[in-house]
Amino acid sequence: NSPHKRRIDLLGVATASGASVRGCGMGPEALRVAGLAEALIDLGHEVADHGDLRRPAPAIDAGPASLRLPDARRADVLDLAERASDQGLAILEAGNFPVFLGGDHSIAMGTVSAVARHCVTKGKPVFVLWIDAHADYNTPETSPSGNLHGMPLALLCGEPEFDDSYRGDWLGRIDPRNVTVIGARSVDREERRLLASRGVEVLDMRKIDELGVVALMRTVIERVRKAGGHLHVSLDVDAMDPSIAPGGGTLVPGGLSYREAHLIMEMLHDSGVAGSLDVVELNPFLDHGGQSATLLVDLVASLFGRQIMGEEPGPMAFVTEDEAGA
Ligand code: HAR
Ligand code: MN
Ligand code: MN
Ligand code: MN
Repeated sequence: NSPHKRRIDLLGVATASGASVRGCGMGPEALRVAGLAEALIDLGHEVADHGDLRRPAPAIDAGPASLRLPDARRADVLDLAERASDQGLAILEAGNFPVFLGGDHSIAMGTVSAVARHCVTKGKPVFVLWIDAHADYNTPETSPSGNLHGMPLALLCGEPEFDDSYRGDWLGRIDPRNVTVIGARSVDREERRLLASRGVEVLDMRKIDELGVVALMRTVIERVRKAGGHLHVSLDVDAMDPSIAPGGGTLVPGGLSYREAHLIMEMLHDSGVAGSLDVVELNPFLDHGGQSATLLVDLVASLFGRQIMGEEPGPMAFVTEDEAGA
């Protein structure tokens, strides 16, 4: 077994309870149909698929819209996040690389908390790279929509406005100064203030236009490397421009190009600092013939060593924890 081969564990979290647009609960299956496991195996990795977490009996949302939303959906989100956290932790403890398939972005409450619980026992700092059109740093007070997929980073960073009904392993697990949001172009006014005051790094589309992905990603990667940290990558389909990724419920124009998105993943691969990944918000109901699902599979393949030229996977990639002496 050469050092760059990894055992990759897929775990679907089939839910749209954190969103108001339905359909991203079908995301995990669309990623499978688009050939995710096969692409990773083709790169020489070993893959296990744990299937999907989902709510046992879907509720039927009848009645006035005002009565449908908050409580049942929040209960779903918290229940799935707790299960994702426990299963994700088990995958990490076994030394494997978890790839979480969403589901809306609220699943990251669970996935990032799994990473934090794992790393705290190793004394490893956790860094988060949030690749997204949105910053997902709203609180119940600042959120314009009330949707939990707009709030997971704020929960993970321990914003005090979340009351006891949001309690769980995720609250305050992450240092906001270890979070980088890249690709942002839709940030709410109050959310913007929170991000700035907590020291979250926001590499918005303007910065990408001006400085380019390479310069920005180098500093992100260097910071993780210097700290000997674990980087969790959370990839929201709406980070990419809607012209190449139409399969999302909250699209925003002016997103990452095909090459910019791939370059981020290629640089992450070469750095070897990424230790876990979310692929979220894919809505197969809105996708055009699998275009977005296929793009996401290609991006994940780039993170795991697919290259245009040269050997696959690259020589620096994915040293196992034992070999790194961690
Ligand atoms: N900022 C808006 C809100 O809080 C929209 C964010 C949700 N969209 C996502 N998350 N897809 O990235 O409601
Ligand atoms: Mn638990
Ligand atoms: Mn998001
Ligand atoms: Mn988004």
